[in-house]
Amino acid sequence: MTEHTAPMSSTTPGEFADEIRKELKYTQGVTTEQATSADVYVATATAVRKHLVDSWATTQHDMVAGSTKAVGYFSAEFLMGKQLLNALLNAGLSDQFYDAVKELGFDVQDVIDSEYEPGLGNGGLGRLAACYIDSLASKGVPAFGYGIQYRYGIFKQEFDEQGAQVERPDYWLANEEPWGHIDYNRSQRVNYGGSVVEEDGKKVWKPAWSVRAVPVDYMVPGYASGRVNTLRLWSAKSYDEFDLLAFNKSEYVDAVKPQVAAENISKILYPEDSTPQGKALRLEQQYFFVAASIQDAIRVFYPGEENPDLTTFPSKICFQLNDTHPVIGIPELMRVLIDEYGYDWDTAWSITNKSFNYTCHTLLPEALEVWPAKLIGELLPRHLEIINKINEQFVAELGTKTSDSAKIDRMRIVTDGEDPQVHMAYLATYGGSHVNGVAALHSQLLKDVTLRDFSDVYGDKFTNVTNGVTPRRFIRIANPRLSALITEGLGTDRWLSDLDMLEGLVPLAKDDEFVKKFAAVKQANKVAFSNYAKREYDFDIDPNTMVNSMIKRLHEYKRQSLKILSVISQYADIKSGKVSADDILPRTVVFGAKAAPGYKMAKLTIQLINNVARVVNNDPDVKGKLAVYYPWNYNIRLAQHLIPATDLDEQISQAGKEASGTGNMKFALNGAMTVGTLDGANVEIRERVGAENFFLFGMTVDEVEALYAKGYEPKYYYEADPRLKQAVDMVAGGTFSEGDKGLYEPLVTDWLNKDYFMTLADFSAYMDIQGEIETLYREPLEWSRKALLNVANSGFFSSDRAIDDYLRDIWETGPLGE
Ligand code: DL6
Repeated sequence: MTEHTAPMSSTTPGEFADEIRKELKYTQGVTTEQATSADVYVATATAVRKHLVDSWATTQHDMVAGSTKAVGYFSAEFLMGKQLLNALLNAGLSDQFYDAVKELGFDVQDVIDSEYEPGLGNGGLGRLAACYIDSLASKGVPAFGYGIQYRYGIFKQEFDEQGAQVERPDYWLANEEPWGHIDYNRSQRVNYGGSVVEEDGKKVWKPAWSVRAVPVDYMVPGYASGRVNTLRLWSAKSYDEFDLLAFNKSEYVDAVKPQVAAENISKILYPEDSTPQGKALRLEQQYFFVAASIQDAIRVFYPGEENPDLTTFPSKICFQLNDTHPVIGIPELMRVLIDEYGYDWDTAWSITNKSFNYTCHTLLPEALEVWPAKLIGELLPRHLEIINKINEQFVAELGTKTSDSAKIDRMRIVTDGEDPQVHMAYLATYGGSHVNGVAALHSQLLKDVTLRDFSDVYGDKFTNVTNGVTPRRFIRIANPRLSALITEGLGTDRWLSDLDMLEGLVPLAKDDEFVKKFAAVKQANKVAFSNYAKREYDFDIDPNTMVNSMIKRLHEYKRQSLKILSVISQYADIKSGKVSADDILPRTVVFGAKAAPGYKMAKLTIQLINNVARVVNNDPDVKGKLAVYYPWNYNIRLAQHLIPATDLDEQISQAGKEASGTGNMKFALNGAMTVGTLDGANVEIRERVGAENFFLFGMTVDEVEALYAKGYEPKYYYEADPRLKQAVDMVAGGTFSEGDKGLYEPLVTDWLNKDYFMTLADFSAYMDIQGEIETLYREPLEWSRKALLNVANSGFFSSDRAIDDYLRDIWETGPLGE
């Protein structure tokens, strides 16, 4: 007897169909007969929101009335994915939805496909934020996600005739958007520019211009918690009406200039996740959302109070800084407390220090934001004063802790010299209570390398929270077949809110019948993906081949180059007859990745992959043996289709460069085997699933460092391994550029002369492990047994567990009512 604990509304399918009909008629003004699938999607979304509204109101009420500290998750990115199925699941209306839509005479898939996916994030960091607010709500912890409602999300990726990436704007708000509620009544003023003057011995900021921050509220329904939190995304509006006089003189452009400037602030998500560009606008954006959010939190927790006692603020809410992007919040809270509420410096510092914590998501030095003090001074003059004072206090404090003046100099939040720079990671580390990395190895490297001086002096602040992903979206919704099998195996669906329960599947890995059912799920998912890829991309993917996926941002450290060089080598071997037909394991390699528009090497790698795909897929000699596909515009929807269908996942970054990765967790939880380096969370995944159930290859962090120290010479590896030489020579010789030897020259030159991320050094090990992979794959039952053990032992990688870690070690709070 299976126990079901998933939320289940008492609304019948017929009643839900009536609710959808009513929304069609009274909200959208169409009859069911006139309605399109897109109309039905909007009506369903509106109807399901109404089911959640009472819990939303109660959660907000209880949060303010109760004594449980809330969490404010500050993030410049929330990559939410589509909302409909998640909202239906958490409202207990999933089954009713399918029946209701059928009753109304529509195709369920068409209705689901009508939802436009918002792309308000670049990748891992933004998706993590979305998983965390899901888990916070599912645990019943009061929380706000605070961010920006960008009008244009991450660009839409297309490929041109030459296989090169083309970026198109993603004006997602031009589509029906039934989830966000625009609340003009709770707008906040955000100021910029101007100067600071002294009035009655007090510093007074006289800003030059202001923007109206308008909140757009999204419900964040918890799974089986009865709680609904809020994701509050700010949209920038102008306070200035357009200039009617100028307009009447036909000076149309001038007439709307101030409006355009103000609204530009929330216009576009930066398509960068490693090097900040367009610095001024980016800083404007960062300040925009944190300033509005801090004012908002004070309004929410001290309603109607003119002189609130803000010494209690840290017991009401704590703010998590998701990377350095929101760190300007630290001087902002200081400013608010001192200038607006009259607190002295020390009291303000104590409140601020307790209110903030910082998560670092990188090991790449260039991704730790550093702002020119001059720029901050122009945009936020009062904040620069405060930052300088924090820096003075910090340097003085350091003087009491160490006599190492060189170290003190290295640690300065504001550098000395003619063009001082502000280190936001340092400000966050000093200004908040805790700093965490996002995987055990990453947190260790932060302490040992990236923030070593800080961990020497402020060791107590440093901790680790290994990332996690939500099993609701990434198993239950993305992989309903596996979800049903897990529930069958465990006899309950409680695992969806307690993922450690997956361990109960371990004994079933010995049961051949269960393993066969597991293999059948994977096969059905591969067929489903093949159909999806045909429908969406016109790809002909053979579901009877091994599906081998590499989906993530395109970055040199992630080493898509390593994968494509190995594919080229395999292609050459098949084509030349070096491997006999019997020894070839048919494989479909699928890439998904966007490159930052200004990142030339990454974009050239995309072009190379596309052209390898073109050559390989059109070569009759390798037909049925090797195929390469690169679906464009990789997004969450594609991930949700591809991950459940994948046999082999690639996590092949250079050791010591990937902070964590979260795709690796999603794949393991969906029964893919991983080929990977000892990097990021791979280390912990391997520990948990067992070394014998993970394909490890490549250099370790220490070996990488030793090789850098010795002097890395990529040509040595090129000469030493004929497989590598052949692959590189084919790229250089024009095999994938119709004879043009110049096209990939920058890539080839880099590989042979620099290869900072040591792709060439790891190539042989990567090729060698392919033999092991293929041997196991030829034993389908054994492969599936190991893949099942990956699922069974990956419960740790639930975002619910990660949130438990944050609650216990950092936020010191818990569910409402506890
Ligand atoms: O923590 C989420 C995610 C990690 O899984 C990835 O390993 C890491 O690269 C990513 N970091 C970023 C920010 N990069 N910068 N700055 O996206 O965070």
